[in-house]
Amino acid sequence: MGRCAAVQVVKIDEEMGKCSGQELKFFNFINGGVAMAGTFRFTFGPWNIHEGADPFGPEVRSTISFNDKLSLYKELGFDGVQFHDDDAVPDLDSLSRNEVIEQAKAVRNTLKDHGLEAEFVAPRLWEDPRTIDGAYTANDPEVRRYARERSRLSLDIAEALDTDLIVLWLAREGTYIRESKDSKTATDHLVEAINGMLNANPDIRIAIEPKPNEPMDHAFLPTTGHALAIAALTDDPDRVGVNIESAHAILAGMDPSDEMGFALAFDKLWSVHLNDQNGLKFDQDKSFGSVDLRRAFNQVRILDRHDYGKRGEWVGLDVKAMRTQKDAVSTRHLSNSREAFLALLEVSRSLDQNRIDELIAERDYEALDRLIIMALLGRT
Ligand code: GLO
Ligand code: MG
Repeated sequence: MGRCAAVQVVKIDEEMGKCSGQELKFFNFINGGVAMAGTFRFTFGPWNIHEGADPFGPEVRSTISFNDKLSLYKELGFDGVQFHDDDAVPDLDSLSRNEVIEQAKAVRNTLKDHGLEAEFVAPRLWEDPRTIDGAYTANDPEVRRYARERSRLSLDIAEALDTDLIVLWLAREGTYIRESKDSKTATDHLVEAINGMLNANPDIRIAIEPKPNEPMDHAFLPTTGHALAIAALTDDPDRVGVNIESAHAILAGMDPSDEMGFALAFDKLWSVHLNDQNGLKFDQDKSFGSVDLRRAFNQVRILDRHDYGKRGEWVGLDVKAMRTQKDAVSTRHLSNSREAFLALLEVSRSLDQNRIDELIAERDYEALDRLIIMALLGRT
């Protein structure tokens, strides 16, 4: 520990290479958070700045153009952008493949001008009138063909944007009534669609974003376990992982940090969508930590303990502003969520791990409980 504490700033890289993981944590801590903040890089998608419409009422805020949104990223503390295919290339269904690629390249240049990077591209397969009852798992083979072709365009867009990551949120891959689709056949169709992408581009990786319901009643890939299991059925399991969203895990009755730990054990946690959720209701996408601070703390802790981000993984947020927010403060949910993450990171790194280990060895979980609660309350 002493050697690391004495590292000269000019030799940080060289010396840090010699430190153990535990020493590095300590090093980060004593450096007042400077190194810590550098460890995690944050992203969100342009849909996270929005007009506030909900199923029961119209928009309540004015539209901010895509380019104006890009100008906000850095000041909010974000370095990367998550894309739907048509966030990058609007109306892509009406364009030729070359036109799609050219437009995506122009977006990459705009990103560079803003000092931003693309994290992933997600094919938006849930808004087209053809995909009302599913895209990859539609009963109509023509619809399935459309979905697979559109997904291949997402690969081109990803390549043009300099990212190798595709996120699959399988919005309409499920049923409203059990008898409408055969779940074995649907699973085969999902594998076929994923294989189509893997085989079309040997460099891309696919992160499935599981969700148990909404918009469908029952989704075919509701949990991390389902996503990792279907990965094993594909032609290249090593290139299929997960993007875990906190709210989706909660809706599935799971603890998000345990879902993350499970995926980390498989080396499959390639993105996260941090947010919060008040119990079993519609998908709320609330600001990170706004409902259950301890649940948020445990997500930060599992990510930090296992060096999430060391291979370039981003900390993604998928949060929505409350409908009440006025235009001038309609991005607070993003900066607040990032701030909450960094504050919880500080709490986690400040904990006395030796004391925690002792309490675990003594099985004194009441004392451990108190230690965590007091740390979260800032009363250590
Ligand atoms: C909705 C999902 C959605 C996806 C996004 C990226 O429940 O969380 O926001 O994350 O479309 O594919
Ligand atoms: Mg999401």
